[in-house]
Amino acid sequence: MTLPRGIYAIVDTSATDDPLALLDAVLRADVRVVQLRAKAGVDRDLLRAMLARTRPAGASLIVNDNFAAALEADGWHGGQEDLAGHELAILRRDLGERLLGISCGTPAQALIAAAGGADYIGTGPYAVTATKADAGEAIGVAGIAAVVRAVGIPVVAIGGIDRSNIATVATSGAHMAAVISSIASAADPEAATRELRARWGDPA
Ligand code: TZP
Ligand code: MG
Repeated sequence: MTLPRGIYAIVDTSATDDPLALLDAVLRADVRVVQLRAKAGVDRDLLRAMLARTRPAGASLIVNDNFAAALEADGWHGGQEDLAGHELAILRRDLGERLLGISCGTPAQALIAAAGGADYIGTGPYAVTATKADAGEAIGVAGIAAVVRAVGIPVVAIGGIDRSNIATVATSGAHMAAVISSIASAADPEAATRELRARWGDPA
C-alpha cells in the first residue's frame, strides 16, 4: 500500500485521556494515516473502536510495537529494538498487504529496513521532544534529508514537530510529518491538525 503525503497522527494513550475523541478530531481534519501508540499495552477494545472509525473514513490505522495487534489493523510500526530477534523478511511476509514502518536513526539503518521490505521509514527526532525520553539528539532538516536521499521509499519525520517548524520540516523531502503532542495537547485538536496540514502544504 502507498502512504499518502501529509500528517501522520499518532494517538498516544499516554498523551491523551480520550484517544477516541482525539482520533475523531484528526479524522475530521482529514488525516488518513493514524498510529496507535500504547506503551502500557494495546487494549484490543480500544483498537477495535478505533478501526470502527478509521475504516469508514478510509484512513489506515497502524499499531506501534505490538505485532499481533497490528495483524488486526492496517499495519505495524517498530523500532530497531523491536526488530531484535526477528527476521524482517518474516515480519514482512506475515503482514501481507499491511503497512510496515521501521524507525531508523541513520541512513544505514534505513537502507537495511528498505531492503527488508519496509513501506516507509520513520526518522528523527527532528527537534528536541519531551514525549520520548530516549529519542536521542535532534537531527534537524539535514538528518531527515540524509535518510530521504538514502532510500527510495517514503520517509516520515518525527519528533518535536509543531506549527512553528512543520514548514521547515517539509523542506527535508520527508513524505509525512508524524506528531503526538502538537495535536494531543492542543485546546482544539481538529483545528491544530488543520493548521499543521496547511503549513505542511496539504490542500485544504
Ligand atoms: N519517536 C521519535 S521522537 C517521538 C517518537 C515516538 C516522539 C514524538 O512526539 P512529539 O510530541 O510529536 O514530539
Ligand atoms: Mg517500538
